[in-house]
Amino acid sequence: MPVSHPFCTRLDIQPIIQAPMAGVSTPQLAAAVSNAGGLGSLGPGAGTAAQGREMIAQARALTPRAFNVNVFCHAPAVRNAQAESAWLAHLAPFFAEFGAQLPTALHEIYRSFLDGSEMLEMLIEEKPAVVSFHFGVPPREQVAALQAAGIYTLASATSLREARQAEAAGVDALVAQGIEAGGHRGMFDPEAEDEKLSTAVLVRWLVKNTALPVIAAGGIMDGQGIRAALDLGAAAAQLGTAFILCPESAANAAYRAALQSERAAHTRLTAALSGRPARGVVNRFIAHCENAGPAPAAYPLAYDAAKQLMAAAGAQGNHDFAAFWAGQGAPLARAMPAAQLMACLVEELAA
Ligand code: FMN
Repeated sequence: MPVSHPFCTRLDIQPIIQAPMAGVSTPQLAAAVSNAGGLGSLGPGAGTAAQGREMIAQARALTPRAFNVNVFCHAPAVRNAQAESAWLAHLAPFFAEFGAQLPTALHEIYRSFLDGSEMLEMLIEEKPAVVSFHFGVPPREQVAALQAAGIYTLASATSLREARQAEAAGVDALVAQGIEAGGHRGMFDPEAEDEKLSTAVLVRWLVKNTALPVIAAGGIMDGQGIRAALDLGAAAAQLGTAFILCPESAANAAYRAALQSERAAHTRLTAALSGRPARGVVNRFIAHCENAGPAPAAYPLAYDAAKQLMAAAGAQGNHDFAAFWAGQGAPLARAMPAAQLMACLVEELAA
């Protein structure tokens, strides 16, 4: 096994991070990973500060070890009534299919960490060992305030430009998220040109061009993949999709079945579900929106519509529209308890 990177020594972890996954990761999953020597992560980005505090309390009751708390730093949606109506009209046949009311207006269902100070204050009080940012970075003073409370900070970057912005904001380490990754792409500006860099290329770019530890994320499913990332200069690897089939995750039976079927081989990066590019298993929603129709409403307005449609379909036992976020490595996901998966990853890494 390679010599431990100072990043891992500082947090007293193996070079394995369980990715924060809003709606999928749980305090039980994070605690199991941390107890097994990795860094578990909580994904309260979609919730309130009070919900985040509750998740932290639940994780603390299950592990004395370090874990990460992830927040969303997206810019507020630019409202466009015409585009939002056009998007709803595009989805109207699906709502009609399930006898559901087409929403008359769309709402910003996720509040950004940058909008108000409740989440910042809660984190400074609770002092989790690590806080990570997705979709952007907070102002330098807020990063410094977290650090002054003893918190280690991470930021996702999908390009060297974003990495430099994160470095300028003073974060401690970068999560290099490649195009293979499952879930939402952490792009700071979803409208910006996207080079769609692979994890391997992005890790090398960031290792060579920034002074911060780089964590590789995207398509890493086993110890062999983690070792390859470390060989590229990464300090650690962040795995999301690999942990979805753990019994401790919140994934429902339909999600688990999709990941264990041949559908897992077909993932797509799409903005249709939420308004921001995200990778998930191809479903009817994605297929319908892929080649035709207007541009999706802005994030997270489009997600408001999609979630209402998913709920209407789900209530009738139909999962054709559900967001089964997963990376390109999905066919390699293993269904086993998180502690057992961690033991496999560590053993494969050392082999
Ligand atoms: N990253 C975040 O920073 N915050 C999230 O809330 C978040 N939710 C995710 C949900 C799912 C189901 C998945 C699969 C990924 C999510 N991600 C999120 C992205 C991960 O942090 C990470 O970049 C990705 O899982 C790495 O690729 P992999 O899935 O191929 O391992």
